[in-house]
Amino acid sequence: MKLWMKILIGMIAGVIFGLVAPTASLWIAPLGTLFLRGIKLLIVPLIFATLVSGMTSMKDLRTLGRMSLKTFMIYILTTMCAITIGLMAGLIFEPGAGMHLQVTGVQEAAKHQSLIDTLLNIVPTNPVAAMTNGHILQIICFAILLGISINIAGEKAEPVRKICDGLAETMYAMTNLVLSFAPIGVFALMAKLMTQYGMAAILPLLKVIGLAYGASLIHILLVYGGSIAAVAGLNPLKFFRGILDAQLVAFSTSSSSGTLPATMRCAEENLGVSKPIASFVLPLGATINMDGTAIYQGVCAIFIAQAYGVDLNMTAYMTIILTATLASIGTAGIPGAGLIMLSLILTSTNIPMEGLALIAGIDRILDMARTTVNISGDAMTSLLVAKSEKQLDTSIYNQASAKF
Ligand code: DAS
Repeated sequence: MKLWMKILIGMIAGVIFGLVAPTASLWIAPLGTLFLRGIKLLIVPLIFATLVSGMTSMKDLRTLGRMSLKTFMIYILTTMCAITIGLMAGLIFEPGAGMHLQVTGVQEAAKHQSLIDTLLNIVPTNPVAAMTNGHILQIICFAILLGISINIAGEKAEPVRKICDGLAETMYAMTNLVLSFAPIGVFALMAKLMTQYGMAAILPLLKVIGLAYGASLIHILLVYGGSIAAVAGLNPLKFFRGILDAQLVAFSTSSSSGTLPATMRCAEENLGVSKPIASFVLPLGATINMDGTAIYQGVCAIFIAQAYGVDLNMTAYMTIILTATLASIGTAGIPGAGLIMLSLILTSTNIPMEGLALIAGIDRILDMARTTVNISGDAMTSLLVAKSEKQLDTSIYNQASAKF
């Protein structure tokens, strides 16, 4: 049985157990705390290693200068649009309003600092201290600079690059190890939640799913469709028909990396993107471009903050946008990676980690949508870059259709 099915069963069983055996639910509560500690344990080494490894995979930044710059800029801009759409959806429709959940773990009060200080604070004065203190934005900043510096240092830094690549693979393995405990952890967390709040905690989850899917659709139509029409001057409907095969693979596998072969085939055979552009932009995108994940983090961060009554100010929103945009570089193209990154966003803005339990049970349903957006953004970027580099066969594009 697939892990996501076990987690969903764990969630449903936890809801029932919490309703029928409230006392026993409080006895098993430590299992949920253990699971959350396991997720927290992953954050620093995972984001550091995957970010450095993700940045060093762009070793062609210098040789393919113009194309790399275009690709990287489109990735960053569309991801910032995505996280903003996600935040707006959460703020407008308030999925977590009225839940009044109580934080049981120790929660530091959100340190209110000016926007300038927040931006200046991103650059760590001591990267080791940033890691020991779990200062997420500082870790992200150091990892990105380290990755770029490894590329600049070239051959001499090869051992460092190899260690970071190895650590990234190791952290993916450890992530799977921790996530294998998720069904029990979610069972205990949901059981405890139900003893405290009953069904009132469940209904808003349906709203979160609706919001995440709605915001994803808006992003695909407005940002991708709009960019293709306005920037490339092409008919967006051809694009949506041309990538449908890859979208269906992404929706069913929840893995950008697993969908990469389908995305490349659609881009080359259905959209007319040249092989050099497709083979540079798409593998890079499957590694560092996660617009769907950014939308999911915006919606869920707001949902959990509202559910626990945490007031967020403009600095907190900016921190979420920055962290989600930069963290999306480190999100792996594998099922469930976004849930780990969500804990990163919660940590960076002091939103209660307990809220992960609310999301974990429906995460797979959300993952299907966010992965579909992720690969759609990759394909759209390859189309824009190919068009601007005059490496798009428009005769193929104009006949685009999904080849089922
Ligand atoms: N499932 C990931 C992907 O493959 C995205 C995520 O988990 O957020 O893109």
